[in-house]
Amino acid sequence: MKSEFHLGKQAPASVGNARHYDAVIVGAGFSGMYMTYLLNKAGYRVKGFEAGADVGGVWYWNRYPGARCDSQSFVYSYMFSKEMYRSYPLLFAEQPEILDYLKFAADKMDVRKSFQFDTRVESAHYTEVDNCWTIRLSDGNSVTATYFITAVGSLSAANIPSIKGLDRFAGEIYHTGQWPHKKVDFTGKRVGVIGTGSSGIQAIPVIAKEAAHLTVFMRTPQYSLPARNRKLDPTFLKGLDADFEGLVRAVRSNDVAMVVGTPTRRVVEDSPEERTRVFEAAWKEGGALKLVFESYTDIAVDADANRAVADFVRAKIRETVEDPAKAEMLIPNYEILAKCIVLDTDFFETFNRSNVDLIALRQTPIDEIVEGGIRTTETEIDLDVIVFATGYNALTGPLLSFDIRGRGGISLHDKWQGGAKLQSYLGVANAGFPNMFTLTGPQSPAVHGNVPTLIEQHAEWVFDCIQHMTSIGADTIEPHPEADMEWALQCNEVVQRTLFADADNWYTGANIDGKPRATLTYRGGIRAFRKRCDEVAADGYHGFRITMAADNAVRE
Ligand code: NA7
Repeated sequence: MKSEFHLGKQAPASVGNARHYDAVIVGAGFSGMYMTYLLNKAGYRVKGFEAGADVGGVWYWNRYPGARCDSQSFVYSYMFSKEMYRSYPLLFAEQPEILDYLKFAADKMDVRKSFQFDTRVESAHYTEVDNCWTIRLSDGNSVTATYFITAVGSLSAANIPSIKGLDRFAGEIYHTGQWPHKKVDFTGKRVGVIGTGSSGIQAIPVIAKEAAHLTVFMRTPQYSLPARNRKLDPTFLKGLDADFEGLVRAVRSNDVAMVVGTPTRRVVEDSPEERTRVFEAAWKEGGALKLVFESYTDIAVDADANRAVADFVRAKIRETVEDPAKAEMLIPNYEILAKCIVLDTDFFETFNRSNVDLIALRQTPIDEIVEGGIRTTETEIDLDVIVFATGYNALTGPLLSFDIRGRGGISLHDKWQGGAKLQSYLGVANAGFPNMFTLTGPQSPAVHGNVPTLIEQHAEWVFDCIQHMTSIGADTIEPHPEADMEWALQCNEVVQRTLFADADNWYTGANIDGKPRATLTYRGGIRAFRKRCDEVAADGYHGFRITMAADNAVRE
């Protein structure tokens, strides 16, 4: 980051009746808190709004049993200063520990004072005449801001599929991403879990132990790998602490922003016996890194290489699940890595319990929800509780859930044509939406690696950009439409080089009925992304159009 400046021209304290801020930030998770901290520290007047009652973002809402993070915990932290860094006792940290860390971080950065909690942003409209964003809030008030910054996360718009009869169900209904703050007691209850993504796969083994009976409703089988979560060796943690700078360098220069070895061999270069030895060692160690990221170079791009790993995992599922019919239902028949890879603790083993049943929804879809349970095309299952582990309207969903309008009143929804024509320069800015930044927005690589690392990169980049604008006395910044389009094409080109261009996953919107398919992420790696962002800034914000306050001149 560059040195600190205050806003050159003092913005008015109010516009009309609304209070005016230099920047308004939506969301108090990892990204919103850091953005707020950076701007506060430099003396900007910042206001944040958060729908939850406290900080935490996704970790505030996702309190379902078994919730934990699939990134290495010793990198799942702010790393911009050693004081902010914290490692956790377990390799994969659990939700309460992460939320505790975020509360600690909020205190340390002193950002709570800038946030109004329990408040949703309902709309954000840009007006050209005063170069200002007007933000309307759920409490009936409005504020205005020079910069409008969304820090709403990629996975915050919960997806509850519209299933006929849902409102008739007499029992309890939960969504993993909107979990109650008090413990949900499953003891003695008949529970149905719909969905087997990360959330379902984490929750299912825990719920199965408590419930009288559990029925899992699965639409698509998953490649889930054993997490083998364990306590981290204190000597290892001390080593990280002793060379904190080295850790930061390693993480920031890695494609998935974790401590990962780089593979050097292609699958065909090893004999089938040698491959099996490599895969077995990775399986024993657990996690996804060794098996899918460190073992071979070509798993994402070569169909045979991919099949070798996929077959290995399929064989493990068959070995683990005792009932061959259930095992076959649980076998995925698409490329490994086509969907977000999942880590589990005893997920497949759970289907060996006598109180757990599996319904494959592609064979026997849900007909309707009835007062006492779920009716499929084949049977009716009595339930006391339904848990929707049905994921999110990812990436675009959080931004399209409120009314954002740029120049000429055009809505973000219309610009993106609901997502079908998604174009967002570096995932952080949009042509036609001056002075608006979307931290880890659609077409950024955030969800393809350790998210806090990308959040730091994005927030620091936005901060430097605002400092630059202030230092040159500029009025507005927004990408040229061509820059938007070029970035969207790049995102698309990168995915075309993989085996996953046509895969059904939430990176393309395929998980939501009726959502237009598009390339919603950048899969070229966090290292390449960081380099590109740095080059854009070094080149005077190449691809952006900057207008000057004084003479309305334009700097390209
Ligand atoms: P995911 O990974 O999107 O998983 C959602 C699950 O719900 C998945 O199995 C879906 O099946 C299933 N689903 C979605 N809609 C339906 C309907 N209409 N009917 C039946 N089943 C449905 O969300 P998670 O919360 O588990 O994880 C989100 C991310 O958090 C994860 O990727 C990690 O990055 C962390 P599908 O596979 O779409 O057929």
